[in-house]
Amino acid sequence: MDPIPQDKQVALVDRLAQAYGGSYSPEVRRRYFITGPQWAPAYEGQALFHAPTRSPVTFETVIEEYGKIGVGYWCTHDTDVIPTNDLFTPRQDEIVGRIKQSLSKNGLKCSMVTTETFYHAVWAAGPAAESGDVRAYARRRLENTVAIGHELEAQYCVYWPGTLGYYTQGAIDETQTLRWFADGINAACDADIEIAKKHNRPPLKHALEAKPFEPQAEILLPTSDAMMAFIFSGLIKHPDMVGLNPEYLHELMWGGAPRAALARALLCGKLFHFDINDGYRLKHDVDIAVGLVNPLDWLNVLVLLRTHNYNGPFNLDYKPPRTTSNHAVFSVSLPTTIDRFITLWEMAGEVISDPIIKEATDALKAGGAGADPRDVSSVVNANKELLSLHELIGHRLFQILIGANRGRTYSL
Ligand code: GCO
Ligand code: MN
Ligand code: MN
Repeated sequence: MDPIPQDKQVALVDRLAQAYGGSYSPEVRRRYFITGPQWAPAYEGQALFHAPTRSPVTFETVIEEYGKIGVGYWCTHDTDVIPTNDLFTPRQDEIVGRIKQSLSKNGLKCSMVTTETFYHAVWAAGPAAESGDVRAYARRRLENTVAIGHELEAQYCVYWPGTLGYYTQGAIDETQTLRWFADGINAACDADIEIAKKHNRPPLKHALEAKPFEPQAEILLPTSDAMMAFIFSGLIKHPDMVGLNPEYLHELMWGGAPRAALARALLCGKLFHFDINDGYRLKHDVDIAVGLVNPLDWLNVLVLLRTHNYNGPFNLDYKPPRTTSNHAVFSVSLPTTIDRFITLWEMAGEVISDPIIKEATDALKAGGAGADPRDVSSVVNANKELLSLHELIGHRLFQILIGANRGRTYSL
């Protein structure tokens, strides 16, 4: 093939994106509780070792493009849209007003707001730092985010305390830091109760998000389970208002099984919100889009969530790769991640109603006949052949993933 001139590349990408076809319409996409963060398409590709590869994008553009693609909900960090120095000033109200206009013009709702407590220099020692001034400022920021959330009619408020930890060991007292962090969450919940009353709305659902590594060297609440222990520790004043926002990749990063982490959250009634993406075990937070690394695991995650009637948001918390252009963020990255999610969600429905999986699962639960529970060999032998169904179910899941259950075959 001849080299592709620069002015023909967008057309090539768009033509190939058309050619693979099968994409869902914006109307279909809007049927799912898929939420689009401001920061995902606005991510410019920068990191510790990476200069940006894309140019800045405004919230007006993000909201408009989400509207065209068929994302029904938008969410944001406070400082994604309001510069730190404009917070608490009339500029903030003016920006919030413009956001409301953009949302209503493009038919979107705001689902969630979150406070950035990791980027600005004020968070050098985290939001629960030793300095009472830093903590007072953090409290104001959290309360302000709750107020913005009600103003924008959000339902959720997320907290990712990635700066709750340390680089230098022994410099902080972990128990004290966690108490201070709880004070911040308690202040946000108290403020929420007041503001909700004023707005005649239900309070927000406050969802904590764990990540095992980054940006601190050691993290005080590194996993969803650690956060659940924190919620039930007695330090949280309104434990009913506080739950989890697990992120698929964050559970994978520490070597855990995301599906098991979600199951534990479901058992405790704490699965409020879910950040969806993909990546690799024991690596940094690569935030790859859903299903590009672990599609089979993703299918199984969605089977679990459908089985247990999870009805919260699926938040597209991923970073379009640095190799994707500004144009392709909206023409390739977002629509394809959404469409993989929808396909996997529908496949999960097929798994749940698949007669082979159903019969195999029922047979495993029924167990073998005639065992004497006092005789170990008799228990082993009674179930021996049935246990082969585990691997048989695994194969059937693979078949559903590749469409073999619908007749897709390969032959030499
Ligand atoms: C990450 C985190 C963040 C949070 C966000 C919401 O991957 O760095 O998941 O994206 O989800 O800060 O508070
Ligand atoms: Mn996240
Ligand atoms: Mn992440």
